Amino acid sequence: MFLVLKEFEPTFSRGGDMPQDFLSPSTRNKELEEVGESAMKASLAKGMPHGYEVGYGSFTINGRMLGHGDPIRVKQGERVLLHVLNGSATEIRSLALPGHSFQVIALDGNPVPNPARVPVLWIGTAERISAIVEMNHPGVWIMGDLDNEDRRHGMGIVVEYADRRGNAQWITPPPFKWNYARFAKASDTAATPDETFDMTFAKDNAAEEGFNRWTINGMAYPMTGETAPASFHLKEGKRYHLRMRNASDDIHPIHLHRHSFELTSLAGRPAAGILKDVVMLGGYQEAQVDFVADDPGLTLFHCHQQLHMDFGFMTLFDYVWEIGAKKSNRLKMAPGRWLKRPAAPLGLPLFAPARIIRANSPCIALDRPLSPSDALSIRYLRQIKGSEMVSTGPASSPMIKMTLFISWFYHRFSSLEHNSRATPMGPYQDRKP
Ligand SMILES: [Cu+2]
Repeated sequence: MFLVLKEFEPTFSRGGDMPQDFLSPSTRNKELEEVGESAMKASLAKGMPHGYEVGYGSFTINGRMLGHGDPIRVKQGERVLLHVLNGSATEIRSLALPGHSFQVIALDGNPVPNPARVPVLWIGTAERISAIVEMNHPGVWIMGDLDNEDRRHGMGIVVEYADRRGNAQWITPPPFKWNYARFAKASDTAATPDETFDMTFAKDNAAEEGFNRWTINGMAYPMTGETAPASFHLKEGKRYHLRMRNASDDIHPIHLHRHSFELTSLAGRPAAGILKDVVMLGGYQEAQVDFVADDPGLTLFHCHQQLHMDFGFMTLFDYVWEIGAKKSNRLKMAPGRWLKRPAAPLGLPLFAPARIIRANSPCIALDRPLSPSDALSIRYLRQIKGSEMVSTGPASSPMIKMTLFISWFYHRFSSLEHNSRATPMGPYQDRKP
């Protein structure tokens, strides 16, 4: 049974808190807290109001408010598999069914190593949980959100056993903390990453016309519609470690497109074995995730809270392909420049331009795999100095030509899939899920 949680009638308010005391471990990082709190204090001292938050007037499961639409009809002894999707643009949700528990078997479509029984599901924006409920407590029940207001405004659905009638009952479950690591095997350890990226998330209170501006390592993704250059560069096949630090008091459902990541640390505690593509990161908390760069192309990373991503909380990863070159033959090219043929014969471009990502090591990195024409076109390489295009002239060194050709040959025959999969994708396109 598929359940989509979704709300309607949005309104803006100043401030307002998302629940997050359900998250375990609850350890906060003191340093992040000081940074975030002092920034907030400074903003309020300047007379700024709290930034806008969004709230809703009505809530639904599968498009119906609680009490409308058909109940879920069950029989005693049945095992019902629920696939729950939080389809909200901004909300974190909870779900409980009085007298029943949920055996969580998959998170974001990935089977968990240790399926475990929980009394409540907590599900961040865009997260998915698959759980089995054993129907062993006959009655007519409300399966709904723990938040009384949201449930009263529709966030629930009736579960009705055969031959049972009467008003649907709600019973608040005992307090419960949500910990992703509950579904991991304690014996699992994560593989060693090849490279680590540090990411700090911060809030500029009410900085964008009353809305909070969000930054990753001090940069807000442009809000004017253009695509920003990628901030993080990946090499296919490598394993990357993201060390995420939340210098704000808000909870963020962090999402990576086109890849699944493994949770490797939650609020300072090591974890392993849980594969997801959205993870809730609590206020002033840290989380670490690893992923293998196995799906070449431009890849968006963002907070799934719409009001956060729309106001800067996004960044791009891209894939680079490196061309080895001896230090003595190092090509004089700078990142951001284009490797291209300036004058195409008969107006026909013979090959696609490639952007130079990095040229500060004994190799250069391109944003696509090498083609044979790259090796031929080396003599057309140009360099931009200031605003002026300067030809570097024919590549005199046979060494460079040979290096490029060998690199192309190696890439062509070691990973034949490259060329067909390397098409950059628009920032909002998402193949997984
Ligand atoms: Cu966020």
